[in-house]
Amino acid sequence: MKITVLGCGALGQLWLTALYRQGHEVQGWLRVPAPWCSVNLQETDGSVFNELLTANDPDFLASSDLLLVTLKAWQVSTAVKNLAARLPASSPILLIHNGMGTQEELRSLKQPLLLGMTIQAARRDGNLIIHTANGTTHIGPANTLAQEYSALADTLHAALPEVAWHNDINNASWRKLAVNCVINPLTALYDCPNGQLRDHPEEVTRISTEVAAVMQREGLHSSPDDLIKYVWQVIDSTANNISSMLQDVRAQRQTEIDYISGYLLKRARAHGIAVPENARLFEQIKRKENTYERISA
Ligand code: KPL
Repeated sequence: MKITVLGCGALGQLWLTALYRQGHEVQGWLRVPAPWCSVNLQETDGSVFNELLTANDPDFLASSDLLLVTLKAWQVSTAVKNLAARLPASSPILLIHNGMGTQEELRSLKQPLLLGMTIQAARRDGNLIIHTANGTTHIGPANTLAQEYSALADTLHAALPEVAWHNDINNASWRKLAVNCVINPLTALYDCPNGQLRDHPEEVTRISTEVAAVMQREGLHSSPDDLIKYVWQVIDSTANNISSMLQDVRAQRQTEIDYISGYLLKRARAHGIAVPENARLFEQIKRKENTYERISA
């Protein structure tokens, strides 16, 4: 396949490497245009992949079979709307990011739109991206045009396993949202790896219980106990990870809080449910982001 990857950060480089190694024709797309993007990735087995790949070639984009978007949630809509007119109307767009809400922002797209969420983990160390943990990527249709794309999961699975297809992606999206509502703000506030949340079991329970209540009103069958169990499973399987939100806070970058706890608050409000724990975390992360400006002003 011919694939353009929009966003060449840690997750983008992970996919560029995996797809290139699998024999696909790939290019990166950088927000600040450049003819090349440098991919420098250390795999989980310690081997390093280092290549200069084509970037921002409009002809390549116009003949791409897939646009894979690995930007942060708050960057997605503007960037995708800018590129969509130059991508064939029949080529699917797959968004892989934390949080929810971009699907609503991209309702007017002509292309098939798919959503993905992943537990693959990578972090930047200077110029090197380190692939720290493997995990499942769940993908599925986000508009009616994308319902027939289950074969895409097989193609992506061959490059970077595991990739699972869901005819209805809503449940997987919400379960990942629950994980991110708990792990991301808490680790950013306690400045700790995911596994250290074992020291805060009551908070994990309270936050997950609020998310489960909203999920039930969204029509999803998720008991608080099931959800709490799932959140603990992810905490255990990613115990050594530095969450993406903590990485953002440490680097003084905008976080994805608006699309994580912010999205939950919006849906809770729509259902008339109080979610005080999640509201507190949202406020605390917003306050943290505001201190960046004071530090750099
Ligand atoms: O998605 C993640 C993130 O860091 O953004 C988790 C699953 C919490 C892994 O760290």
